[in-house]
Amino acid sequence: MSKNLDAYWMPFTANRQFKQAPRLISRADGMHFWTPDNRQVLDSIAGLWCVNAGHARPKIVEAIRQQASEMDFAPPFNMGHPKQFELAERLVKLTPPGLDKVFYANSGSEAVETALKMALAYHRARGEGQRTRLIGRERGYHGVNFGGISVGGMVANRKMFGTLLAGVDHIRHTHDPRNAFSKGQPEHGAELADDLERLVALHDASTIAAVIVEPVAGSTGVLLPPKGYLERLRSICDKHGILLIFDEVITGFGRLGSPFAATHFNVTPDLMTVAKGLTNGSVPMGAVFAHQKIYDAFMNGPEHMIEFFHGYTYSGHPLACAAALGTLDTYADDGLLTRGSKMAATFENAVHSLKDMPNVVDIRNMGLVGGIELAPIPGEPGKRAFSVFLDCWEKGLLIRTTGDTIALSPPLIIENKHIDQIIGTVSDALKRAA
Ligand code: PXG
Repeated sequence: MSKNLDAYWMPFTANRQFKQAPRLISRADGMHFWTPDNRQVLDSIAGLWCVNAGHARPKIVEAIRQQASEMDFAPPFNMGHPKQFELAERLVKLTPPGLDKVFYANSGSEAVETALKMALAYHRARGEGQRTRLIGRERGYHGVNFGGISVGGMVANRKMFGTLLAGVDHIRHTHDPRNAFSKGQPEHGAELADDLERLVALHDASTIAAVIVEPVAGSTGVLLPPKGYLERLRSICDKHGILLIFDEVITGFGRLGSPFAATHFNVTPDLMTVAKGLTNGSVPMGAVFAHQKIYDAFMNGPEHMIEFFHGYTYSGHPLACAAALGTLDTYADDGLLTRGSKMAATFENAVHSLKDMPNVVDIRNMGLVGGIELAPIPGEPGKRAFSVFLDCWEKGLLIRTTGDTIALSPPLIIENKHIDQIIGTVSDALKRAA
């Protein structure tokens, strides 16, 4: 292997720090990664919230292998291949009723851009083209493209990139210290959904196209919706004719113990974005699920005309479709889309057992997601959590940190012994980071 790490500009990485002490992984199977020198590392984050069925699952590997030899690529515009349709049909059987149409993209970021464009174009197609405003939420993460960072609410992802999209506003985030150490959905904060009414009063509903939120925010440190919050957001959107978009890139495909957060909370959005778990992380793919009424609104013009001027060269790529079909088979074989609900109580008790560890200021959890928030080192935000990350890596455990929050999102095949190892290693690292 080349020892020169210079040429690769790494994403979302402290490049200089990494290149001084590289952390390389070169093999994966089940719950584990291995380093090039064959050190085993337990994966407590499903790669990056995506390898929900665990690594190197035979049906996924075989599906990709077969597809690569059968047909490598098919043009996506004006042409189709059978697996695109087969996959779409199987996917819409898993989504809540109404979300009956699927549009393919290649990542979560692209799925978000697609959903935002669908929302704008939908209103225009219905003669409400003045609805151009997009509403996001503080501390939201919707990928890194211009639409996504505009509606997103993470300052570091926004501040370097100019004026972003015009006409975007944000409702308040749902993180409330009164809810510290809540198990599952917190009690306080349903009324934070009313912040949308504030923006309606400011801008008028007739200018607002859509609101996009993560049902559970992952990247900003595992922020859960307070009880009643999502229901309230849904009803305010309905009252004002505003589309509700759920970004389920992290929550989709079993993370919370149900196929989707929409299923879990029994709140159905008008548009829903997914990626990650769609192919178990094996081949890049994202998708937008659209309500039938949205699709129908586009099907009005002359039949020979393109209805939606949008799409990617790799929309519905054959390898991605094959991988997604293999993934759905694997989820079904192992009951993984609901396994999180069976493991949730054990996982909840395990993460909350870290409550009295040094510097732990909050613990949040749901299904197989856990967030452990640490008090920052004064003047050095993020450094304490990063030192815990490095310590765990040395001890054979991959965790993820965002700011000073440790986020755990293990593959849904996790067993009790893995939970014990994660908690033991994190707990030792927290003591050393004190
Ligand atoms: N929406 C949400 C809710 C996400 O979590 C994206 C969109 C973008 O997906 P792509 O495939 O374009 O990366 C994401 C991605 C973290 C972390 O540390 C999470 C993501 C990406 C990078 C880091 O939590 N999620």
